[in-house]
Amino acid sequence: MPGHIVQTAPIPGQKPGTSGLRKTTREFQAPHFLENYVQAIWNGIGGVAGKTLVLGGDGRYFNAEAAQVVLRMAAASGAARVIVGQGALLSTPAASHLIRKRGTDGGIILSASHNPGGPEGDFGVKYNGPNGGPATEEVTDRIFAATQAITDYAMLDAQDVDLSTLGETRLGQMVVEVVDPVADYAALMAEIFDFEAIRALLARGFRLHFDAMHAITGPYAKAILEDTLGAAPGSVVNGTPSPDFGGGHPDPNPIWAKELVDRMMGPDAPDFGAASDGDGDRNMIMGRGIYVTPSDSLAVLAANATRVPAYADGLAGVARSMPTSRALDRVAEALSIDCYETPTGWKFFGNLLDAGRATLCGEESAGTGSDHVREKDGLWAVLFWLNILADSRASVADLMADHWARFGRHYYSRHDYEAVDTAAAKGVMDALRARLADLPGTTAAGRQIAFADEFSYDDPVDGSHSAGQGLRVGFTDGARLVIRLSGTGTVGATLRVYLEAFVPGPEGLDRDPQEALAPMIAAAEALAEIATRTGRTAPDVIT
Ligand code: VG1
Ligand code: CO
Repeated sequence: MPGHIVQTAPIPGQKPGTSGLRKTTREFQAPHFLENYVQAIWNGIGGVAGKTLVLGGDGRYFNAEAAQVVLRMAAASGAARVIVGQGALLSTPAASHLIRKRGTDGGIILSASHNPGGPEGDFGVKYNGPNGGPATEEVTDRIFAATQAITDYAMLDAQDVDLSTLGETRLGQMVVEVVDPVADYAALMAEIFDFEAIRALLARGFRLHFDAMHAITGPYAKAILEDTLGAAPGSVVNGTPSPDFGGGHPDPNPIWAKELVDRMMGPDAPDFGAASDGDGDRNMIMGRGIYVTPSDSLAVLAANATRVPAYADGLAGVARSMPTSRALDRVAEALSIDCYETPTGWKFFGNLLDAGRATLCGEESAGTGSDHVREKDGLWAVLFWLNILADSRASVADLMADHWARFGRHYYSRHDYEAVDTAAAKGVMDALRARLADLPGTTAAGRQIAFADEFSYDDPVDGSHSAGQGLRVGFTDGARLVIRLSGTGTVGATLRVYLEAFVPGPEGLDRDPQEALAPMIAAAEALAEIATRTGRTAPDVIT
């Protein structure tokens, strides 16, 4: 092998979080940091000799350089073939699809998702398995163990591969196959949805506005929404991926996608608005004058799934992460299908999807997906909505009003406290955890507590157990409060407070969520003492 072995030593802090290893770009650029982690992935999955992998990223700063390192290291360790998106680009759902379609042994996704990019931003590396989904906890643990035991890594001595030209080349003995990052994904979407119906909707003058937030979905959205479905040119904005996402924060929520919100709430708003995140797996849905919470969006998709050709026969079951609102549960009940509750992070849906127990899955953090891939999928969710709107001929606002009238409304909001002192954040969790057993039967901010526990999950498919997945307090009127620490942040700790209150209707379905949730906000403060313990009197981000 025209390569060499580099002596190294374990680097602290290489524990993968909710979605792969995510660190500041500077940390990733430090000597051996990326190489150690990539070698630990190879070691954790039993080597890559003879294997075929998919490789791509969201185009953020350091994406191109990191892709070359991964290629040289795959070649040095004997991989047979790496299928790379042109320009080292692939959205997360497109990478998942490619792994499945080509039957590869897995793939590497270079992304820190919704975290900002650039030399002062964040970078990330994620390994997905042969099913196309994020590595399970078991595999993740093995990779982490490998980061702690590493002594050396193998590196091929070679120049950069040209990733700008489609086709096959060789790097040492390994084949590098450069593919169009959009084509296979676009073909999959055409198989799932009624493109004719969506085309007809757009031809009727329905106006849509998709904000790609200078991230990876730009080329996908332009190809599918504008070129294939006939949305007016310019319907996709901020559609050219940039290494620092135009200096923005590619997180599709009302704070970071404010430009879109202003447009949709303003005069002359289009009929439908949407945005996606850095790596294209999240979605934000808006109608004229209305923001649809991700939890509600998931419930609406489930309730209307049979309008979409791929789901016309109905859903096998549905799943949501624990903090996601229980709006989905009500739909599942009406449909007489199972609704699974999993820990935060897409890796927990994989087994349910593989086993055919769930067809649709979702998270409150703007992630929705189905068994078509093993990741959440931003553009898929947008097309799902367009398919529903085309078929129902209703507006987003009317659809939501009908949904709430039928199922009741789960008012929902998440309050994030970012870059909190790590010890203080841990103090909040420890203090509340210590009180959990005594809470049932007592009241907080005038509401009676029905249950309080720390969520843990037993995977119904492989029996694996995941503990410590968030503290939850349920109230007798159906309201709920959840608190957990983020596993994707890179500075200090991020405390997430999830607030939910249920109104059965017909009265009170049309309130402002923050106002409707005011008693829950007070209850959260009373129970978790966030202000006292962290010195923070207001959240940094409200979604
Ligand atoms: C967050 C979200 C979680 C999501 C994860 C990855 O994790 O809460 O629902 O799966 O990000 O999303 P955490 O641990 O920070 O709460 V993405 O778009 O980064 O791949
Ligand atoms: Co993402």
